[in-house]
Amino acid sequence: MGRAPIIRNPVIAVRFCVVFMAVAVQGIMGIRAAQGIADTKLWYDRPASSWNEALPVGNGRMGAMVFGGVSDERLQFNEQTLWTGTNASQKIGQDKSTDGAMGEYQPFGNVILHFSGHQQPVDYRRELDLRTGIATTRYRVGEVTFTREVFASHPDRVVVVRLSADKPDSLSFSISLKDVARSQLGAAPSSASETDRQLSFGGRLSRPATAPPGDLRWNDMAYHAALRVIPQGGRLTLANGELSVTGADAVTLLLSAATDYDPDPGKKYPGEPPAPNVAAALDRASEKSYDRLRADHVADHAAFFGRVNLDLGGHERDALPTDRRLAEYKEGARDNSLEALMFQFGRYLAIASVRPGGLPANLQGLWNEKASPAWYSGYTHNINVEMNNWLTETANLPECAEPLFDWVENIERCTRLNPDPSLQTKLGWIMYSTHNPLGGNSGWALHQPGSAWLSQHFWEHYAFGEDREFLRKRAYPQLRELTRMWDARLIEEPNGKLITPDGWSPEHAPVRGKDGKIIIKEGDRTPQPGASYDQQIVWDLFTNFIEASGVLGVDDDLRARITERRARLLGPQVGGWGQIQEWKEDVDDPKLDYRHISHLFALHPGRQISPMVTPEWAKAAKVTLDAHSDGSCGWSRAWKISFRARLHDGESAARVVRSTLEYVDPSKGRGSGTYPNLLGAGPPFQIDSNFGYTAGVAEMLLQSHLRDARGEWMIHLLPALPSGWKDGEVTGLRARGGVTVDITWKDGKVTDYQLRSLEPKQVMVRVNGKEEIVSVNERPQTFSP
Ligand code: FUC
Repeated sequence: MGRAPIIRNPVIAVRFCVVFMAVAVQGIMGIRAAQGIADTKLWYDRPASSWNEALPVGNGRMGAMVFGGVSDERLQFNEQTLWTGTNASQKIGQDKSTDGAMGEYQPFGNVILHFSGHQQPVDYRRELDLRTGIATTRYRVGEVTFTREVFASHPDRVVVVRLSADKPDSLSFSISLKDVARSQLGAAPSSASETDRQLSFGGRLSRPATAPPGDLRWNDMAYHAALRVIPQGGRLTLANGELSVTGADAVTLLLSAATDYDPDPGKKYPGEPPAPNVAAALDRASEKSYDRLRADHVADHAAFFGRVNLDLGGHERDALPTDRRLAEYKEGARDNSLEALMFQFGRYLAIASVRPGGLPANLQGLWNEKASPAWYSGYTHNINVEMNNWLTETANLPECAEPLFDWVENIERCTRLNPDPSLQTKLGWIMYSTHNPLGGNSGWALHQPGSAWLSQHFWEHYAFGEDREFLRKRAYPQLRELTRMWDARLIEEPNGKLITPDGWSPEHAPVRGKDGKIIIKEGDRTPQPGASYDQQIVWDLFTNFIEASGVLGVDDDLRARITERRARLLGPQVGGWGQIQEWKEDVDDPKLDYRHISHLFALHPGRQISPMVTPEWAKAAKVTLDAHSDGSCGWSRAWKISFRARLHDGESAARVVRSTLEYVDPSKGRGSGTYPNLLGAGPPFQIDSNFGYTAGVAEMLLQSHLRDARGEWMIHLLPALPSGWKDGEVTGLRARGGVTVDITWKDGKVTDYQLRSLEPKQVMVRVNGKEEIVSVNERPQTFSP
């Protein structure tokens, strides 16, 4: 069976000394209790004055941004399926009948609470605890301390707000529920209704009389939201569309929102009507006490969050407000604990925004307040969708990968049904660069290798979890079909090399200027045969196909053919200034600090370039990276963490960690890095840099993408540990081959590590510069190197 790449370097050749070490079974589920006190709270000493200071909660379908206001509290909420647009291809500027087909992700509404007499709070604090998924606002007015807890419950499918006070009868405030679903689009608002304990609104994204008939943003999607008020003590009154609470001890608010979205492209999304679903969710949740709702939410959230603990030491600044920490960090302060907090924040956002049965994270995950968000807040897959999903396997959230697979299969079906001539293929399927979740696309830039890149995620899900049914039923059909497509597309050069015919390197290309000189032009789409990005993705696809068909023991003839074809693919080329060439010809500009470095796909997330297997290419990849700054937009910074980690360059990776966390104060203009609420600043907010950051840090601590001489996945502990992370501990990271890993280190050296695997096996571990083979099984075992 053809497996690649195999470590052939004698320096790291396997020493078949099986290390039998003491078996120590410790902790619940085999993961040790954390030794350090990892900081898992974001906190602030004043309310959010902008959206980029508000705190996100989410249950995988609904998201809310909590502002923590005192006189006026605002919860801006979303539901992930509220989209304008259709399942058609948008032809920008050509065919007016498809204007708006791509549509945009829409904000749903706002919950506004008004508290009279709370103008002068003291001891104000608002926080988000990543461990519980609860946002808390607390302050005192006179003798009374007021507390508000907000969370989005996945088990109960509602957003819950609990208001309480430490003195009886103290809670008096008004509540309103504002529709923005239509009004922010410039149409008449939906119809609102009230009862003595509930506010609601609902309607359809139906075309207003003022909009032109060809405006396909209006898709008739039905939506509904309702807020139920459950006071403890006091009085509840309704006037002018607002509910007012007077003199209560505590109040629980339950918010639910839904649409009739159905992902089936054949049905054009008239799924179940939303209002009964909203009512059912509120009825079920109302039957539970607040304590029960809270406990069920915390248990659900913690079951995901608690799988991984990261302690990098350096807790001196934990007691400072998060925005101040960021500001001081930008000035050069060391804050390992903030770097670890940001790692966990990425995991938190994944748990809050992506759950099985829902949609994958869009460009803003789940959180959006604008009717016209940047790039539609869509699904752009020449880096962004993929980056959003890198963390799911390594950072131990494999369930959060499932929506991506549903989405890819859905887009595939939609693409096959789409009459757009550009999308017709005999084998496989291709896509445009940006999609909505209805099957439509922006009509901009056909992205030929996009489906192949996405198929890598199917393979990785198997590589980490070893679920053979998933491999057979879902991963393999993608890998096989796309392999056949690319096999048929390849062109043979006179020297026998195989190249892709009409490639691209997102999102620019070399063109000849009037003076005859080559310039690299952003946005240019001139077909580029043999573009490195395409070549590398095809190599990766072929490798995954070869391995998958070998595991399943099928398609021997095709595997043999593809193994031969892979060997003839034009591989990474080292150009005149020592760089990895981006195009077939050596035309790279060493001064071009472009955000996409697509021609290093082979380094990450691919596995064709590695210092251990292909040191010459790794050297050239370093030259390419060194020609780029650590800066650029948010996701570009985050990707560079993984690139540097794959080069085993901990110091450079740490520099880019710092760059990704560069503080962007929203009151002082635009910039790239991290907003006060730790959301990534593209700018504007894009969630890819959050997820990419977490994936990058995981890559610094653990790698497992290479095969050892036996053809098994090799586990590399602390492959890119910077000197600043001298002592630390991580528990619960996942490695390929179904292995979970804990590592403790001191003075930059692993002192012990713990492994457990789904099935008994012998694993090669690279640790402290040596290799050892250890026996592992489902019971956690501790090893001292
Ligand atoms: C790609 C990037 C942009 C942005 C957009 C959503 O087109 O080049 O920087 O992230 O996706």
